[in-house]
Amino acid sequence: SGGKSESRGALIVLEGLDRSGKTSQSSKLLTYLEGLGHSAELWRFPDRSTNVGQMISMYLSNKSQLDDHTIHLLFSANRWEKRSLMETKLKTGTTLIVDRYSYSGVAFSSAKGLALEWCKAPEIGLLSPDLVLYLDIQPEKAAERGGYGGERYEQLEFQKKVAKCYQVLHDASWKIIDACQPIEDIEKQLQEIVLDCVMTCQKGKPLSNLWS
Ligand code: 2DT
Repeated sequence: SGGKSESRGALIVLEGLDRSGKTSQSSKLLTYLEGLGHSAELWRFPDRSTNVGQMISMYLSNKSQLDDHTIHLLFSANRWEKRSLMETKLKTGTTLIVDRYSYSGVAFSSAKGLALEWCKAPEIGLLSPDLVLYLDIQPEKAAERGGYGGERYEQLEFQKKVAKCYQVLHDASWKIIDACQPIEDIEKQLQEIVLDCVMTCQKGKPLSNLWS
């Protein structure tokens, strides 16, 4: 299913701190779009299924140590290795709901102290999202939700820095959603914004590249 073959899918990214609700809202969105007869897929970064993704996974679970610049470039490479498939999917009419993208890449690495422009550079030329849904939650509130796993970065003090770094990345494609509302309210808001975006892309909004 999925409408006219000449209409493209939308690239929709969910961003936010750990425990902001990105992952559950992403799957709800997929169900919603499929229910309306749209062709849609759920993606996530890091994509741990590739060789690069395996290295990232080892690092996140503290099984390996890597220099901050090195892991940054691996996260970026993990997006580059999916770029052409991403473009093909979008051009053939499939909407992609993506759980984390370049903004996580820049926010988490710059939170460690790497320079913002250096962090952005390897992302240049990746596909630019049509919409970024930022699930906004105070780090303290997110921590209260519990369920931080044992992975690297899942610590309150670091998440506070990440929250600050996300703030400088907001642009016109971002919608900030209050992630402390009831789950169903968030779901409804996201559905409305996403459907509008899918329609705009169907009507021929061109694809573009980061960062523009
Ligand atoms: P989850 O798989 O639980 O979302 O956690 N990260 C992610 C980066 O540092 N850079 C990136 O480019 C991306 C996509 C965020 C993955 C962790 O990795 C961080 C949390």
